[in-house]
Amino acid sequence: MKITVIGAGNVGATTAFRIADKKLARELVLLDVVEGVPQGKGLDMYETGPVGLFDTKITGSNDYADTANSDIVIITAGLPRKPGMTREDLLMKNAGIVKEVTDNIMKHSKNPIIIVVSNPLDIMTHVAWVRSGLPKERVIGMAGVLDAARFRSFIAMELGVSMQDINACVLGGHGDSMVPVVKYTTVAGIPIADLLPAETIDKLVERTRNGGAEIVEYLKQGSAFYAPASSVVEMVESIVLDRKRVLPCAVGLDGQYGINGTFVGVPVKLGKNGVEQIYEINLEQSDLDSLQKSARIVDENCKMLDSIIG
Ligand code: TXD
Repeated sequence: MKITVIGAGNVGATTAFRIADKKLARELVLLDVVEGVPQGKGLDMYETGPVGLFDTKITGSNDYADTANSDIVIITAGLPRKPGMTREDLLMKNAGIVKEVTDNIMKHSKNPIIIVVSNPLDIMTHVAWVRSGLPKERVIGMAGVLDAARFRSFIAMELGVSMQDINACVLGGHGDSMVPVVKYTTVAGIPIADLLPAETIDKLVERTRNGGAEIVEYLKQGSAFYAPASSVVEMVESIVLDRKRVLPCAVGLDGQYGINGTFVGVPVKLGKNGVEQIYEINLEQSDLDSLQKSARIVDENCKMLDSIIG
């Protein structure tokens, strides 16, 4: 497997490092527009090999020719919101970046699986899909795995039990329109509603929704990256090892949940071909309404980008 990570910032570099550490790639390329940063971080990671016990060939680069014939490409490139910038300005800027990145990837790799991480996630996944010309199964957004990991962590904290026994279902868009589905969230198969009072569950759901903002508030500069990078790697591992994990990912729907053509988070089976199945689960009407609302918001934003993405 050859894996390329675009963007050598916090999420990109941490993702690359975990991929090497878990021996998921024979060849790993870390690419950024900033000169020196991918080279420096890439070499530092490569020098971990003798003590970290991996033999991955790691290249840091500013040149897309080095990404040639990648099996998986992870896009983490983007700009953070700057003072005075509206959400819409950021959307336009990052759409331009993801468009440029995707066009460059496709010049050098014929049929990669693309995992998008850049925000706003669902919309950037749509941009990458449109520009790549790849089938929907090969363009996947990472958000649900992270949102579910946060929900699972908070439930574990509340109950004082192992995180491993907690399964959480979080659908919808990444951000305000996220849909944590309490009905399918369990501890060793026991619905959380049987273990926690409704007010506590509501608080944990709210904390999950604000999970990203909570970290930003602590860090002051930049946003979360350890859990986001680990969430990407969980998806990468399922693809590389063809594990067929069932994970919540942002994928392009074709009528499932009454949603057509929009990228939004739902449970899917991830294997060597990318998205191998989309599961349409039975939702309470209120959760279905929230999911469809989430998709409408993504749709409206994508329409604004028509002039940029062509
Ligand atoms: O759940 C999720 N999907 C997310 C998404 C969780 C965490 C972070 N999320 C988003 O990922 C975040 O809002 C950003 O849009 C991306 C990357 O976050 P990160 O924390 O890694 O941002 P950094 O550290 O600023 O890194 C971004 C890098 C930086 O090194 C830039 O130089 C580079 O992107 N960049 C580019 N690389 C290649 N090509 C172009 N055009 C480019 N522009 C910027």
